[in-house]
Amino acid sequence: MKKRILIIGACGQIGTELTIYLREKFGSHKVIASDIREGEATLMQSGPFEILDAMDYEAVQEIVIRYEITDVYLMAAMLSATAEKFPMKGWNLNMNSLFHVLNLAKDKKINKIFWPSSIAVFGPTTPKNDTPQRTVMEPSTVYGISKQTGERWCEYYNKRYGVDVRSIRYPGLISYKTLPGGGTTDYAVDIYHKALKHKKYICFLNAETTLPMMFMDDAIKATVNIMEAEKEKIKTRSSYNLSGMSFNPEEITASIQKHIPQFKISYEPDFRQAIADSWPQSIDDSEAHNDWGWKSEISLDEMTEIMLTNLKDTY
Ligand code: AKB
Repeated sequence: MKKRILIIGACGQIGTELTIYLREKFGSHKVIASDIREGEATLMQSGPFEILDAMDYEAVQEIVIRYEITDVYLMAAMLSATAEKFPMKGWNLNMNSLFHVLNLAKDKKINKIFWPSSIAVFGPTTPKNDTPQRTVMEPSTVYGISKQTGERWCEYYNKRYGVDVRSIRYPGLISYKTLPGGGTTDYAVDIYHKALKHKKYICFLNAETTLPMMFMDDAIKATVNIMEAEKEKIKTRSSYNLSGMSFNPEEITASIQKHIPQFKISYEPDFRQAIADSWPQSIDDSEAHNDWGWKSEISLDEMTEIMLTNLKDTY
């Protein structure tokens, strides 16, 4: 069967880069981008685009049938910080959109689904360092609860109905092409913009808050690799741990100061501190490595260089 990809939530931080990457890999006309609103020019000009509300089952189904979609990447979600402000909205978006695509796959209207989970599935009772694939999971945020529940449903649909759903637990993602929105790890993107623009940054997490993070190129590679891996290799159908690097605000500051020595950071922790404190500091991703060959390639200092080089012209 010919591959035809639908990306739901294509205008967000991951969706934008994922869409462009998949269009380069498979051809523009084979990758349909969709979102509730239009995105940036590079994305809009690179191939077909549809306005789509991920909560509207009929609309999702209509696009799946019209374009003869085989693979869906469901990237629409409300992230941790925003979902704490709008708990029911966050829950409804994150769960309903997932059920829509799982049910389309169950009814054989699509073949394969990518659904992102997150380190937010873990909670304060989870071991903080080298957090294993299988461990205590008592998430304390709405976002984390929705991702944990989603993982259970993905595994259920795979076991019960044979749905080919694949997932990874993203750490905080850092990119220069599109800004993140509403996450607790977003400071690690904003800090580069402020370092170039104002040479100072007020951080909403404290200096010692170590969190698992990853550069976007690695995240895109992991996402496409798991989707393109042979079916038999994907043994975990809830979601795979995925690790890139771990750092705290003090360490990313030191990395930036190697390029901008006068850069200064100060700390004013807000409600996001409690969210960050409930998450792991580092992740054991050996199962992803063993099952489908995952290996992270970009370090903190390499990422800092790429971020500052690419953002320099904006300021
Ligand atoms: C967030 O901070 O909410 C996200 C995530 C870790 O899933 N970046």
